[in-house]
Amino acid sequence: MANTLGYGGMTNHLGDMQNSKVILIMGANPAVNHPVGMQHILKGKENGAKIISIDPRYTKTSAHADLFARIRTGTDIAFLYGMIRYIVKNNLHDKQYLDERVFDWESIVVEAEQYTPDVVANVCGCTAEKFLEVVKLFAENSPGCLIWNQGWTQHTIGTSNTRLGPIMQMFLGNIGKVGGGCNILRGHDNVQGASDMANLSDILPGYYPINEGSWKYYSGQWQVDYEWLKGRFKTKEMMEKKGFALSTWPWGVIDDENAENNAGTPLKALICIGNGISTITMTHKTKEALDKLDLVVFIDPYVNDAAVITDRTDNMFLLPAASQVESSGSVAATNRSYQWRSQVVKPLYEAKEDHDILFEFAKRLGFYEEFTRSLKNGKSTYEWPEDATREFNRAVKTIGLQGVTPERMKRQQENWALFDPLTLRGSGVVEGEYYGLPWPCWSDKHPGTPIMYRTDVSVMEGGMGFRAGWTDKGPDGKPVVVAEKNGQTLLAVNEPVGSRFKGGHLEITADNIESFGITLTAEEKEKVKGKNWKNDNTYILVNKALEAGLCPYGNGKARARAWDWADQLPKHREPLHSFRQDLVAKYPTFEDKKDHYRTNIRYASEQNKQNWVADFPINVVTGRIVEHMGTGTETRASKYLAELSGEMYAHIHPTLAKKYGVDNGDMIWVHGTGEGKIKVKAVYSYSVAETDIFMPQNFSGLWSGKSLVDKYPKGTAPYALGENSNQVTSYGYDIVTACPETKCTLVRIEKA
Ligand SMILES: Nc1nc2c(c(=O)[nH]1)N[C@H]1C(S)=C(S)[C@@H](COP(=O)(O)OP(=O)(O)OC[C@H]3O[C@@H](n4cnc5c(=O)[nH]c(N)nc54)[C@H](O)[C@@H]3O)O[C@H]1N2
Ligand SMILES: Nc1nc2c(c(=O)[nH]1)N[C@H]1C(S)=C(S)[C@@H](COP(=O)(O)OP(=O)(O)OC[C@H]3O[C@@H](n4cnc5c(=O)[nH]c(N)nc54)[C@H](O)[C@@H]3O)O[C@H]1N2
Ligand SMILES: [Mo]
Repeated sequence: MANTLGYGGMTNHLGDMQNSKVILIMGANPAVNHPVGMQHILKGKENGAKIISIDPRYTKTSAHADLFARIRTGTDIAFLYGMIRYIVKNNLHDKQYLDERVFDWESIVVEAEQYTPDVVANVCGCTAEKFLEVVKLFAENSPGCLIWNQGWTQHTIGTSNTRLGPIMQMFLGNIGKVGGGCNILRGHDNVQGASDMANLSDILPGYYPINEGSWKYYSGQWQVDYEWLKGRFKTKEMMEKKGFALSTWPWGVIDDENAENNAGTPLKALICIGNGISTITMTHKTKEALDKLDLVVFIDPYVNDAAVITDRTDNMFLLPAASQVESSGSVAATNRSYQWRSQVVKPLYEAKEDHDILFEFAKRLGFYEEFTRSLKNGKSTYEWPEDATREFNRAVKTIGLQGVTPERMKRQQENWALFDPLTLRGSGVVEGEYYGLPWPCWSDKHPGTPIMYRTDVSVMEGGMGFRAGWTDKGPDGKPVVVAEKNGQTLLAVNEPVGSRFKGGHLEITADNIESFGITLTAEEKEKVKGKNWKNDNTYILVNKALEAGLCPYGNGKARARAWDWADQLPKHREPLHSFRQDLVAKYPTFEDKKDHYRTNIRYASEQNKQNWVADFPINVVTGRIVEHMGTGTETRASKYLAELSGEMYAHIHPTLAKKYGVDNGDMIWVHGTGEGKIKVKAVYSYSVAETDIFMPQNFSGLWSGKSLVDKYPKGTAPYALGENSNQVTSYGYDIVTACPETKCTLVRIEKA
């Protein structure tokens, strides 16, 4: 959701899916990966909602669906454009909604024109009839909700998928509606909180961009001198530059040419905290990088999977981290809800909570005082975790975390029973609050926002238009916020009910606030001079806007055209290793991209290097199984789960298997387009297409036929080991986020 409508997260919430009339699940398998969330989908079905599953595989979710369509991996954009074309041709689109709330939707209609049902059928590999069944069922029922997850993001064009999905929903007027929305089911526990707090290399907490203004704002928030902060970086330029991504860092170690993107030096040391890292594509490259680094540190409750893959024998440390039940504090769920969590037991043995390990680093590196100053916030000491929460309440204004206070979260924790799961509304002592205070929660009087972008409720009840903060290059080349583009307004035409100002407006600043009929006293004016809603520490601007029924971030249009992106309109582009070589000329990938998260990334040169499908004739899909999580480091260490699912495999269609003389249960070698190969059991399945194999991502511990069990410290090896699918996933990264392309690649197989 990050790019079309605002920042990341579900627009609606799980319980709200019970209010849908139709649920389109595309690139997600919640029956396996979100079994609790799936209960809401099934309740929706009991209430009469139609369920549609679009997947390259017939999944456990597909089995619950009223309609299933199989498509080739990486072709969702063609499918979505085909849907939009049909919707407009049959006058099923919500023209008023589009006119009022979407910038340049007309260009989407023009782009969609080429995607006739026959073109969709050809590109996606489904029949035109099946495609038409899907679009009719979805467009003729309202409200409809759209669900996606990694089936959409792990592609070179992943961000285009995640833009076109919401755009399609806006054509149906489904965003900002009960039972509608885009419900992106997130991955790990608190992954939403991790991205809100900027465990990413291209933003500061709350999605503030890494520019001078934000660093100055944060130096104020952290109560440290900006010059001191700048001094922690080699140069100011590096301070304002995106870091490596999880997917690109190995290239920063092993490819000398990337040193130029990293202040002239290859990466020398790695600290890995709470990530498996052998789960990114091309594991042999991760191994090569781990072998070459000067220093490697893992902070993990288990022996991190990557520690076993490397051949290094020195300068590698395993620091025992406490698990989640040994720690406490706020966590954010997939629907932007924050919840308080209490410590169940104190950390066992030598384990320490993650933050304590980081504090120990800060002490030894000499900046503990600066690191904890804003936690103390003028007091002699700090209270953990409450003061960490208070710090982000003060600092993270962009997504409205002001009202998500420890006191409110704890009160909610004690009163779970008083919330309605369908609306999240509280009663009794939590009357006037939504469960989890889903952001934006603009103040400690605000109830939170269970459904984003609603204009049929007031701002103080969680209403809002779209964010009005689009920027364009100003005269000096720096981005400036603009109110129009190409002669069209970027401001909405309607407004949330109860707004004192009619129509759209830019974000609230000290300079423009009075133009909305809001008056400030001379003293207030002095206090907010030069400020805007997201850097005003007095909160005067936000609170005055709320009183007048205005959303602090403005009331703008969502943009269908992203004028500053590689593809201004989402475009279908064939994967780097395409199963359909014949379509590559018509739908080529991007030009190679230099310095993409500090790495020079190949696109066209990789796609055109050879006719990949001639040598690697099988399309491979990877994904998850219900018994295991991520690398499986934790779950494969459970005897019970290892018993239920103890072996790595590849699902293969019997027709494809027979071509290779492979019987059900035979071992096969799978060779990737890179250097990797794995030996896995072939399991006959009709869930995959005749062209594809499917492999789970949750195994590791075997390396091209060889066991790594001897590399574990005594007594720490998991019960179940298996080959890692990422030994054979290919080179390829999303053009915006650098998310690796695990969902769309080619392999060759042979009987072992
Ligand atoms: N049991 C269990 N649950 C988990 C996890 C786990 O490891 N185990 N991991 C968690 C994490 S971190 C995450 S991010 C989520 C992921 O949740 P999901 O995204 O649901 O997980 P996947 O199984 O990776 O992929 C979903 C589906 O996308 C399909 N797919 C692949 N390529 C395409 C495509 O191009 N188009 C379409 N339409 N579909 C495609 C796959 O066949 C698969 O059925 O799950 C979370 N939940
Ligand atoms: N082929 C293929 N590859 C994929 C995917 C795919 O679909 N196909 N999906 C991708 C996705 S979406 C994801 S999210 C990744 C999975 O991503 P990873 O993050 O690599 O996998 P996990 O096993 O979840 O890793 C979590 C690690 O953190 C440790 N840990 C658990 N709790 C704590 C804690 O409280 N503190 C600390 N310090 N450590 C802790 C665990 O022991 C484990 O080692 O895989 C990606 N890779
Ligand atoms: Mo994930």
